Amino acid sequence: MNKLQPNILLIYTGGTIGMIKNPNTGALKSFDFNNLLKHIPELKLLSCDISTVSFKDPIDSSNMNPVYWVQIAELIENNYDDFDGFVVLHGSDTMSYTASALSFMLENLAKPVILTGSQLPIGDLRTDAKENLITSIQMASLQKRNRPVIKEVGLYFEYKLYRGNRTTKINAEHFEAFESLNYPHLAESGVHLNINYDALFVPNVRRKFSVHKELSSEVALIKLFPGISKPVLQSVFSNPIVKGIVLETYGAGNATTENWFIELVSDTIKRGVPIINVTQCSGGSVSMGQYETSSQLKKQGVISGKDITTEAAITKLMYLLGEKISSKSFKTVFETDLRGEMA
Ligand code: ASN
Repeated sequence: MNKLQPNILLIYTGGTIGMIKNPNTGALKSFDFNNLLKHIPELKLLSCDISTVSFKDPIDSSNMNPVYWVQIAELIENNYDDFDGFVVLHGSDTMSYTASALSFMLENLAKPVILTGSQLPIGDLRTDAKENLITSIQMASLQKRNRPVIKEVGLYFEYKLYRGNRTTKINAEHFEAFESLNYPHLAESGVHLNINYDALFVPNVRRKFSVHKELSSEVALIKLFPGISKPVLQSVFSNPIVKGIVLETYGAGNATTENWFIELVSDTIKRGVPIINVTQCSGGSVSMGQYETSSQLKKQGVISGKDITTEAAITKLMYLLGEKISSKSFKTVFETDLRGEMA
């Protein structure tokens, strides 16, 4: 290993990126990651050393869950001192959830963790996988005065590096599958790698890196729609299993003003179950009190998700419930920007 070069740990979890066509049957299958260099000889040309580790059974990211998030976080934790950066290969479907979850789990992260994947398998002639993989490794290897440039969980896809917990998958077909509507890109890959230094997260490097592994799954995500009924909402809001709710409302955080709805919200919060208001819009922010249709929510103590994505809101809820934050301070902590996830 060349000590003068950054070294990168490539973590393969699954997804389309790691698939190749079986030449005999034409079917897609996961490829053996130990043969990575054979499939992508270009990796040898990069100015970094690459080690790889793979999930024993790579998954389609629709099967992603907190148990796997802990596995990824532990791989990073156990190798944190030995590597300058980490690249996580992941299916695109739930990549924004994983990026958000990891951002909360990895406290005081001072090295790059870049998630990437692809829309077409790496073995496909027209694949987007090679560029995504190669540039992600380059982003993770970027250093200034022997220190990593990126010190947060990023998501690289189709020429853009985003803050992971600001992203949403917006397209199932286009190579440009992700967007970060409420936060600027961290970097763009063109003829040069253009870094948006002003947008990068600045961690407190004096604090020790620590990994949080308790995540609560006793949470619900409800999207309002005109006509949503009391019994349907009640079945979730009044269920004792549910310890926290993310409520996707209209526009700037608006909802029906019908009495039964406001009472249900009020009773739920009084039982100590936090309700977080996030907007169904892809961009923009919740602003409770701007319209009459959100004033009551504010009065009942609904938490403002501000401009957070749904993916970041649900994983932040899972993280904070896992941290056993007291119900008294839960609202204040949730409304605090912890990892650059909200304004
Ligand atoms: N279903 C795949 C996954 O998320 C989609 C992809 O990777 N493009 O694992």
